[in-house]
Amino acid sequence: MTSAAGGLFSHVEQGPPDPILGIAEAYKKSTNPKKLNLGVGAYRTEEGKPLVLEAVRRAEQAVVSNPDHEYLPITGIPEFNALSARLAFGEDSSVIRENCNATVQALSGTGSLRVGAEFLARHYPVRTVLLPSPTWPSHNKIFPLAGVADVRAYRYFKPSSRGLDYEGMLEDLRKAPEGSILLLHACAHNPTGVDPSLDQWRGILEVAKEKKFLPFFDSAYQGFASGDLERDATAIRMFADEGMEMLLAQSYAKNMGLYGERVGALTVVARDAAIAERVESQLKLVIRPMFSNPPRFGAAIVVKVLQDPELYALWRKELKGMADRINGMRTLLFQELQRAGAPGKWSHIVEQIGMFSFTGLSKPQVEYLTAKWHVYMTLDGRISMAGLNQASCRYLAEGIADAIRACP
Ligand code: PGU
Repeated sequence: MTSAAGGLFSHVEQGPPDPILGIAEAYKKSTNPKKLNLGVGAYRTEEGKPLVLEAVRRAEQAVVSNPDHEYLPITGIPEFNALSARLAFGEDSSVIRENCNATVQALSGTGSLRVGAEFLARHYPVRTVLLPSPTWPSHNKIFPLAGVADVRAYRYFKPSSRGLDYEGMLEDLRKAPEGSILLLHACAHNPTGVDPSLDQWRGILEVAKEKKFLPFFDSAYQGFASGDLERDATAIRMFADEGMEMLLAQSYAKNMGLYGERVGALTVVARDAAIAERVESQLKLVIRPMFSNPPRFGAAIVVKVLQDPELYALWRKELKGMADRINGMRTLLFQELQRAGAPGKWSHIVEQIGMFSFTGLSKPQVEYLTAKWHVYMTLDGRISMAGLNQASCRYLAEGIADAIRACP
C-alpha cells in the first residue's frame, strides 16, 4: 500500500485537468498576446473585463457599511431564501402562497445541486437520474458522489440539425424507469444553447407526469437567456403550475455576476407546507456536516438587490444589457464567419440561446485553434459568447475558417 521511498502518498496519480476550469488555467499560462479565453462561462465586457454590476456594487456598499460576521443559520438568510423562491416561481405561484417549498441557501449552483442530490439519496427511493446528452460535465459527478448512483443519459442534442432531438428525447424518457429523477436545464442549456420551445416543454411535462418523474431543474442562467427573468423561468413555472413536486437549484453566479461569492439556493417543492417543513429539517441534516452554514456576504448583496425596488429595476436593466451584448456577438460572429468563408452553415450561432454557442467544431479542430490561434475553448466545441468583442469576432472567425480547412 505504501512505498517506503516515496512516503504515504507516492501512489497518488496526477488527476486530469477539469474540462472547463482547466481551460482557464491553460489560458493563464499562455504568453501569446493574441490569446482569447472562450472557455469558462463568465461574462466579460466589450473591453474583455469582468463586470461588477452597478446594482450589485451599490448593494455591496450597503452591506459593507453595516458589517456582520456572525454565523448564519444552517439554512442561510431567511429573506434570501424567500426572495429566491419568489424569483423562480413568481409572486403569485401556488407554491409560494401555500408554502409548499423548502428553500435553503447553498454554495452557488453546484452546492445546491449537491445538497439536493444528497437529500434525494437519503429520502427518495429511486436512485436513477436522467441527464441530457450532452450536459454540463459536473452533473455526471455530483449525483453519484452524493449517492444517486444510476446515471443515465437521454438524447437532447441532434448534431445533424444542431437543434433539439425532441423525438429522441421523449423516446428515451419513455423508456426510463418510472420515478426517475429528471434533470432539466431551466433555460440556456449548457453546452448546447438549445432550449425546448413552449410546446416541447408541454410535451416533456406530459411525459414527466406519465412516468412519475421527479424533475430537478438546474437554473444557472435566469435572465441571461432572454434578458427577461420571467421568460427564463417559464419551464419551472409551467411544471409548478401543474402541481409537480420538484427540486430546483438556483445560482446567482451569472445573473448577478457573483461567481466567486458562491451564492445559490436549493428548493424542494413538496405537496403541502407540513411536508415542506419536515423536508427543510432534513436538508439541515445534510448541510450541517457538509459546510455547517453558508457564507453571508454574497447572499446579503442578493437580498438588497431583490428587496430594494430601485436596485431591482437597475439589476433587470443591467441583466438585459448583458443578454443583449451576448446576442449582438452572435450576430457579429455569424457575419464574420460568412465573411471569412468558413465552410459550413452557421445559422445555429444566431439561433442558440444563452451564454454559449455549440459551434460544431470537432476536437482536432478545437486543438488546432488553440495551438495555432491561441483560442481557448472546451474540447466539445463550446465557446462562451461573452468572451468575444467586435475585434475578436473577426479573429475567431478567421481562425475557425482556417481550422476547418486544416482539419476537415
Ligand atoms: N449548472 C450549470 C448548467 C452551469 O453551467 C454551471 C456553471 C453551474 C450549474 C454551476 O455554477 P456555480 O458557479 O456553481 O453557480 N457553469 C459554468 C461555470 C464554470 C463551471 O463549470 O463551474 C461553465 O462554464 O460551464
